[in-house]
Amino acid sequence: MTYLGLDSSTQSLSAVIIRVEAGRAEVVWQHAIGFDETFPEFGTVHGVLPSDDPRVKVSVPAMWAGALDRMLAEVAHSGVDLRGLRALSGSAQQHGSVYVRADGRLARAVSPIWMDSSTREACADITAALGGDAALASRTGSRAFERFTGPQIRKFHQTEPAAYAGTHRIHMVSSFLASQLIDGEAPLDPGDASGMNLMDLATRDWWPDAVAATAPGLAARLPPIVPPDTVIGVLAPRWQARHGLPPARVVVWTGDNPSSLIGTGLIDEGRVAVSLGTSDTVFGLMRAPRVDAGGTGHVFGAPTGDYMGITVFRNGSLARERVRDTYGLDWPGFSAMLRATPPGNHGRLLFPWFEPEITPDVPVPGLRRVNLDPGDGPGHVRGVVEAQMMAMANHSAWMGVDVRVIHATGGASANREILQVLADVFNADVYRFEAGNSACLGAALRAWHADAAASGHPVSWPDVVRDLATPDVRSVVRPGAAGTGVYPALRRRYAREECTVRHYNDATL
Ligand code: ADP
Ligand code: XUL
Repeated sequence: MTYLGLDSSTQSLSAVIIRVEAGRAEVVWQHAIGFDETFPEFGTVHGVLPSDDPRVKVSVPAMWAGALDRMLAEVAHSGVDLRGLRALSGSAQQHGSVYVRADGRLARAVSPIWMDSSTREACADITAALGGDAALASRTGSRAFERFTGPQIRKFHQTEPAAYAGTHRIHMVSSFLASQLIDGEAPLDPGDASGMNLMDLATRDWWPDAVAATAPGLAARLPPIVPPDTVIGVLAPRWQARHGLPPARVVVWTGDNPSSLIGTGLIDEGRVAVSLGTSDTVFGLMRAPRVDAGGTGHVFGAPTGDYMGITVFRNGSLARERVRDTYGLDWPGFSAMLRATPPGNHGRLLFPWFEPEITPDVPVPGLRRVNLDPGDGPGHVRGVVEAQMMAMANHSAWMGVDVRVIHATGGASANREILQVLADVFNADVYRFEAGNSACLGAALRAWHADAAASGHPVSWPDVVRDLATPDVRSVVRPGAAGTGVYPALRRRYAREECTVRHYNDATL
């Protein structure tokens, strides 16, 4: 039996096929399609359309759908025997919204994505209507965040009322792409729906007060929310005919972070994963929702039916790339500078907010430097990585996990020197995974789990994650002396300085 997992992230669409025989799973094929290079006609840079306003970040649903079509052709030509393809599922970048008219065309050719921070007024309106940050967070898992779909919908309704009136269905990226596969209207799962400021965490259904506070007539425009293992249809006849694929079950899609929870094997409490992708995220499973009183983190639904805590950083890989490129380096050169500079960076601190930051809330982008000369390349290389790791450690403390082990994933987890700083700052063992894209792998594993349940032969989550989503013990990166030496005090200093410098409005890039 084979299962297909897909992941439509900010910069690329990835796919993985796994084969399951006698309960053992192996990866038999993987592929990725980069948006910028494969679809230059859309003009995206790192998957995003250029904009004069740094707060506005949109991308193109037609490009995502085109990549899906291209990927299914690649799957068909993968050389894998697909007659045994039982089911497929997927994940996508979270929070983005796609506005579809009754005739199936888009009411808006572009979609705001998770990097957008242009909805401050909408957030304020929704927060006021629902009784404040704490009330909204305890009900939906998060205070109002600018990238969340509800505030985005409110802005769309206010700025383009005619287009909103002509919108029949508002999809997230996950349900938009799943709809393509079944040639119908796909529902959402609780994992992605909890990234909207519209779902009631307790009922895993829409919270009517939030829906009413967001935009008129919204209830009729939202997809239903279904349990995470739901089979939502089969691969539509047009895909079967076009690519010679079987009528495999399509399992509801989810967000990339909930999917990564499965792809990194986090089916119990007590461990966290750090994803170093376009965004950097820290997340872990929670049996019962514990909301962040400080208003930084989120609680989402998990694919297991539990919950997950997560904190998200916008200036992740692209910030590391900006520093790398500014000092004329490649990744080996970047790594060499990390090795050549000491933990603590001789007291030099960098706050790497090239773009408006989500955590902490930094609306005015720009680098803030302490004791750091702009021409100091090594200081910036260590500065960016230490800053990111200290921010992740400080701002994930609310999850209440005593972090001893970290499961690392995402593109930058290939970089051992970056993982060494991660291990040192958290004073924890860091493990990597063999499969590169944990969201994509998670989608294939979720397809297996849901298909087995639907076939009347359920497989447990421990069995599903055992072979492929268990960290490779040979990959461990252990903390050095800095874990108990330099970093505990430096993390406190970083937190203090962060409170001050994030309010500066004259920062330089
Ligand atoms: P996404 O979140 O969009 O799925 P990925 O997890 O694929 O992104 O990560 C892509 C990023 O990985 C690139 O933008 C790049 O900065 C980073 N990356 C790839 N290789 C390395 C490396 N050797 N060292 C550090 N970063 C890397
Ligand atoms: C999660 C978030 C990002 C995107 C990236 O809240 O905003 O991690 O999901 O794809």
